[in-house]
Amino acid sequence: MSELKIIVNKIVSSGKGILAADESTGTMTKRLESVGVESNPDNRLNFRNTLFTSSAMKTCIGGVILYDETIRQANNSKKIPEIISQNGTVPGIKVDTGAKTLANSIEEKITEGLDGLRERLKDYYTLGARFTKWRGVYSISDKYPSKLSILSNAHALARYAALVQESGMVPIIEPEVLMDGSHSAEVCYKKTSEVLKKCFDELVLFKVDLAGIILKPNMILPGANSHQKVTSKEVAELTLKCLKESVPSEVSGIAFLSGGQEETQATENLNQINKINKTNFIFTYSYGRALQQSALKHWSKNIEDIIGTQEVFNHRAKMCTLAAKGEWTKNLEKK
Ligand code: 5MM
Repeated sequence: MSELKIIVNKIVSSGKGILAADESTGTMTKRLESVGVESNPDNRLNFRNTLFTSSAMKTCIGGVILYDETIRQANNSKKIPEIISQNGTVPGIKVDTGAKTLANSIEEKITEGLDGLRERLKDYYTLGARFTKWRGVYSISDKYPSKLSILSNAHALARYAALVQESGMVPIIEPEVLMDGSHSAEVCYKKTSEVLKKCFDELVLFKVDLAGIILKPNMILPGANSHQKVTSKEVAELTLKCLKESVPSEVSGIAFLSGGQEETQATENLNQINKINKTNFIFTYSYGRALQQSALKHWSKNIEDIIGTQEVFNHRAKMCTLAAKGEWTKNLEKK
């Protein structure tokens, strides 16, 4: 088995999933300020380190995506990547430098960060990272995502992935079709399929080893402002149909983003996907908000309450891991 495949398996097998703790300082500041906590390097580290030292890290979390600030931080002289890997969890790093306005389609975004990436990857490998993340964002409307945004983001994701594999790390490919808008689930299915197909065309062109990547897609959902009601079963069926049609079978690890879904909704949908899955793909989670929201709320009331915050996080991670095995039920949500 290739080294990359070994890393993929370590991150996503046996119901393990990924904690996406790679919020850039701007996003983390919004998250902390929304619960009345000042955003400074110490507070950002304290909250994150509370999660990294919880017991769920050993049992549920296969990988943690870090932000540049965090991968360089330490707690009581212990480096953060070491704290993470001591539980058998793989440290990862977000390497894109953010989504910027796309020229000639100014309402859309192109993700940047390719300049100097080969050198930055060497640095991150030395700091302990063994996987990376790059997120392309696409919005849905009558005219979007445009062909230009689909092509340019796929091209960037493929160039990124090839460089990451060259450096001995596993690239997470995250093409996120946003939930914003009033579109139906069927439109989300159609647009997501288009986006994914183009990504894989480019990945193949750039000779990326598909067994050595993790795909991080959105689930197929109606827009947040649409009035369409869908059941978890419908979400799971459409999501599976889309991925079966658009993702080559060499890909083994698929870890969904939560994209603004409520914690239990993201858990229930993942569970349903696994219950009816008949493919060979491993479906798990790579959640940011859907793993951290309740823990952050709890922590913000008393930032000294490490044990209480960890209990909240452990519960959420346990629910997600059960969902990754198709073993979650609503009753288990009651602690
Ligand atoms: C953790 O949030 C990441 C956002 O980073 P930026 O600050 O650069 O926007 C994001 O990429 C995240 O990893 C994924 O979107 C998954 O998070 P959610 O909250 O959608 O599960």
